[in-house]
Amino acid sequence: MNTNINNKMPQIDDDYINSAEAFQNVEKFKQIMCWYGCAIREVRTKLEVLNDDFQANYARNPIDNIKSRIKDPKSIYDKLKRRGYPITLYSILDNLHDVAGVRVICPFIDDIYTVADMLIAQDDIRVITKKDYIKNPKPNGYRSLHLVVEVPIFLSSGKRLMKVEVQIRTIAMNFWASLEHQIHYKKTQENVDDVIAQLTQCANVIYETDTTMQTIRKKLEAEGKLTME
Ligand code: 0O2
Repeated sequence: MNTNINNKMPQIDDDYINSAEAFQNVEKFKQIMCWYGCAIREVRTKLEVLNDDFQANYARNPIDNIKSRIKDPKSIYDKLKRRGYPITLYSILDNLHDVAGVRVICPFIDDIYTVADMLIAQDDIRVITKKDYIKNPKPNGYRSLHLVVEVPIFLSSGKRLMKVEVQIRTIAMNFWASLEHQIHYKKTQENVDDVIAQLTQCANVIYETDTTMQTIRKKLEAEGKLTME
């Protein structure tokens, strides 16, 4: 008989159980998650409208696709705890800016800035933070434009401003970020620098390719030879 079976079970720590008390009002927790879902819908609709309008005006789409997600309760709890914030519903709204996340994938690098500028120009959008990891890539080569915006949602009881994190990157940058996210390597002193160096090299090659693709598009556009599908 395997007496070690309990060792294989994940540990649920006391703090997590206590947090059930802080999040005890399940109905309120669900309501707040619903607000985040509404905020995501507002932002997605704005982006979809911009994409359609851009297509009507310039015969091409600056957005290839849009993904969105709401952070799950365990990740919310872990992040509050890691950062030393109170484990309360108010604390989620006050301290976390990525509970609602929207990822926008663009064909070309300049589309990223076009989309960001069109979104933040809207008078019901307030930019809280803007981090340009394209102009200033992370040491591992990660590139993306990150915005945290505040958007109003209109509920039966009134209006509420909600924070949404918007990550905007090219198809190629997304390819790198998705695979890098999946690569979980055992970090030892010997391999860590080598793995990071290889990943950074891949990110740089991808960025060069992105830049070349954009140059090709712009040249064809300037010559009036561009037909985008
Ligand atoms: P998930 O599941 O994607 O949400 P914070 O946003 O508060 O956590 P910080 O430093 O302000 O902290 O965040 P930052 O660096 O602006 O953005 C964090 C998010 O960007 C991450 O979310 C990832 O989605 C993405 N990201 C940042 N750096 C990397 C990276 O090196 N590789 C990849 N693949 N993605 C990255 P989460 O919370 O990690 O996860």
